[in-house]
Amino acid sequence: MPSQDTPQRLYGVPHSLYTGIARCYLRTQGIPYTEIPTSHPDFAERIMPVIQRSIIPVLETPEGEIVQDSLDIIDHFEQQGVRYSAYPQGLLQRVLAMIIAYYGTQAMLPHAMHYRWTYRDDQEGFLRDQFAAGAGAALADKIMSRMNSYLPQLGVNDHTIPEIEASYEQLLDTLNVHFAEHPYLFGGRPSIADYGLIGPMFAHLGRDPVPGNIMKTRAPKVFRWVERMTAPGLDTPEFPGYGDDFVADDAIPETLEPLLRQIADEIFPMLTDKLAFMDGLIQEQQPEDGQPVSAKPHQRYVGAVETSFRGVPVQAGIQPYLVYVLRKADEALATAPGEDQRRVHEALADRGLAGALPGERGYSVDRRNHIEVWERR
Ligand SMILES: N[C@@H](CCC(=O)N[C@@H](CS)C(=O)NCC(=O)O)C(=O)O
Repeated sequence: MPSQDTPQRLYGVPHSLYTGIARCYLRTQGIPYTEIPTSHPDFAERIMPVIQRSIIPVLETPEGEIVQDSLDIIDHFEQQGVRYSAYPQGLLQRVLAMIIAYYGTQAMLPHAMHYRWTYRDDQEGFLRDQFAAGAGAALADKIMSRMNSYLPQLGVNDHTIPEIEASYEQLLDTLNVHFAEHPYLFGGRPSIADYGLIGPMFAHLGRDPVPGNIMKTRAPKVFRWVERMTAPGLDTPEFPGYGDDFVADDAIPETLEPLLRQIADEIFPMLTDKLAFMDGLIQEQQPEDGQPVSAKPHQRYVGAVETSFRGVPVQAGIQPYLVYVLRKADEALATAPGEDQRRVHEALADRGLAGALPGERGYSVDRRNHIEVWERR
């Protein structure tokens, strides 16, 4: 079990998408922590030289171990044993939870960034206050401009904005029904799916004035789930007697099916196109095992691809990191008995999600020394 005496140090800020994932996890598990903003001198002096770039969240354990990446921070604690493990035992739930985590942490980046920066004028005071509190007034402007500049590579433009907004509203409507029946996505405790989804749904969509107001007025049960995710322990007074387990027998709640359909409708063909681009890149460049995915640690994109989102053509940047997230679903499958694997492959195909697993491609993406690298076997 993680130390209960000395708090973990979590470098992050309240309005950061990925910090929220780690923070929610620490609170759910009752792991004592202190959150430290990036303006603290320790971040520049001790943390950045190790992780080689300016990125949050970063966990520094009482033993001095440094972990960057929201999902790696979760896995760090999962390995030690926690109160409420985020990984369902049921193979289908587990694989679908990873796909939903991918949707939250990757596919919803345009939603989060669009609502924050396209409506900047309507929420400038709030954003400026948050960025200044996190990084200091002097740096706030620079960081806000940098974040704002990410919109084109995320595929946010006049053509896609109506679809991004329709997608957010559809998601809210679906989840509002689900969270009337269940406290979390797969039952009585948060899974890796809830942690993935809470990234955009807390920091940007649940908290910034414009999208936060839409969430509260259109989907109050979703707003309550956001509150529940950020509360200590399990915060489920609306569900007396529900229990704290995942839904039994690897069953998928009926109310979750529309979410899975939306994910299948939205992540393809973009995901397939991005994977095909990376296949070509590997073929052409033949990187060695352990070679960083990009020339500089802070560069996340390796190219861009012409694809579409909900039927609208769009150019989207490609982060190899997406393979790092989805490979966890492949890994869960690979260690399961053959019969279980067949059942899950069928269930994914029925839901139009077979293509969400990268599978064996002759390469993968790993993280070594805090940097994403190509893995060749
Ligand atoms: N894969 C990383 C992504 C972390 C990330 O993108 N963090 C953002 C803040 S929410 C950041 O530090 N961005 C710095 C930048 O893009 O310059 C994780 O899960 O921790």
